[in-house]
Amino acid sequence: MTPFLINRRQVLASGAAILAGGAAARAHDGTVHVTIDRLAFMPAAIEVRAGETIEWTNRDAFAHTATVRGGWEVTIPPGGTATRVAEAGDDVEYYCRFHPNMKGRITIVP
Ligand SMILES: [Cu+2]
Repeated sequence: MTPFLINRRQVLASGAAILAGGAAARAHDGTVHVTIDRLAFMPAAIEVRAGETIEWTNRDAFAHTATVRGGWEVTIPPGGTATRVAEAGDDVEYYCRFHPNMKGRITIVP
């Protein structure tokens, strides 16, 4: 059983995994990748520096959004990708406007 599979299972197990801990994903080459698959952001929690890019890849057959209440919104088309360059104020929780049970967390790190 690989660590990857354990992490994936934890993420799929519950939205509470966002808060339950575990290492948040970090950027590689300036981009943090989040996959959307079967109505879930994976990983749900990411750490990013201001100026780095967050890229969502949507494997579902319908659109999703990354929406911050009272803030920004990114729409990720079915089978497509969307990006946002993280800003210092992006220490946020986000959700999908179409499927509010889909939740993610961005932590800005120095
Ligand atoms: Cu959605």
